[in-house]
Amino acid sequence: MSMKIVDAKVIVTSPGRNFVTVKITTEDGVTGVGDATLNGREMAVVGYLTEHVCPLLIGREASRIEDTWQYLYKGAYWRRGPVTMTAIAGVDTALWDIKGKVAGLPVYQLLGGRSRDGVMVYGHAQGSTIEETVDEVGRYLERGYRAVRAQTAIPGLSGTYGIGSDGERYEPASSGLPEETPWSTPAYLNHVPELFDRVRREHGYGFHLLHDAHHRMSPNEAAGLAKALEPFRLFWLEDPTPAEDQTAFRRIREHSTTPLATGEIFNSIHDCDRLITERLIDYIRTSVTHAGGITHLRRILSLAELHGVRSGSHGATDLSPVCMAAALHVDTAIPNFGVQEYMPHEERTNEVFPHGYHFADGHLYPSEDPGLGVDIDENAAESHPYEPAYLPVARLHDGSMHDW
Ligand code: GCO
Ligand code: MG
Repeated sequence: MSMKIVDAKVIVTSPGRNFVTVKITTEDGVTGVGDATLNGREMAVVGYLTEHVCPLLIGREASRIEDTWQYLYKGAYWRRGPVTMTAIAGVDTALWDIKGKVAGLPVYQLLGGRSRDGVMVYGHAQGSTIEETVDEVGRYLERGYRAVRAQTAIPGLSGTYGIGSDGERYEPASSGLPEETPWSTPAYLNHVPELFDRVRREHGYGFHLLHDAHHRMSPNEAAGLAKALEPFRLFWLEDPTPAEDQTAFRRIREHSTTPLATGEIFNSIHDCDRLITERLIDYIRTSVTHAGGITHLRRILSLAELHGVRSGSHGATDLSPVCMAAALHVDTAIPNFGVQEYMPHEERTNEVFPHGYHFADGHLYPSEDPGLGVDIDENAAESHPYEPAYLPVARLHDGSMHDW
């Protein structure tokens, strides 16, 4: 059966924040969508796609997903990197969507079928004080969440990672030059253990508790924190150290049994092979969008399965509902699923990306429609033009740059 690609285009829209979407159409008029959003560097991916990738897709066989992945990866000669791998992911995800629609099956069926009924998600509790965060955790539990990430503002540090301003939802990207935020690891380490003590005292141990340190500590500092948090039995401590330094995790591992998670900034299996094969982490957090699409993410998760590492797919709001739809099909099918991050999108984002996945009892459920079960409303997308935005940067008290 022939199913040639006749159109491949890139749609940029900003319903509250920027999203980049690849849309592929076959000669039979079947369409597929893929997320290619790289927060704060969106237009680099748009250029890579429109100038270098879309022209290669016209006339190719849409059913050949693996071959197209290899063609774009090996064919570039220049390998890996967030821009390349996000662009490939957009195409790959759209081709899986098309394959599902042609087969008349939701994508999780193409990946081997159901391994679980629902996908456990974790929500984001945040507060400008420990009290506020503790209360917010309670509100998530009332709404049925089984897993909650807790973040609190650090006294003296304006713009702490993970905390929205004025009780607003947390959205790090902003217009203008990158926001400059102060950072002090000693201030953080003095404050944060109390949060987990208070959360467990108030709400007990009957739910999963998570925390994101966002790449800020040295291996030794991280080992100390992981040890201090052991009594509170975290589900995971995320990104304790800058993620690209794989051997740093050995130091943390030597000193603590607190489970470790990392991977949202990774784009290739070669970023995390040592972390996985040496069992230095418990959860690998790579996403469909940033790690080369469903095709490449599957390889990472298969390697992880062999070594007892589970998944914890990145699901911040800077990944579009197209990414979330795809992630849920992967989460539903793989044997080594751990948890899925879930920050609900704004209503205007959902209007641009109508989708069939839904939340109930602390779980997300993928759409049963053929393909991914998500689409882009191009008219709605057009009414939200691109708005340049940057992620913040972090500086220490002496003005030097730190990891944000
Ligand atoms: C998370 C992440 C995000 C990132 C964001 C950057 O765990 O959800 O750390 O909050 O900072 O995705 O674009
Ligand atoms: Mg994170």
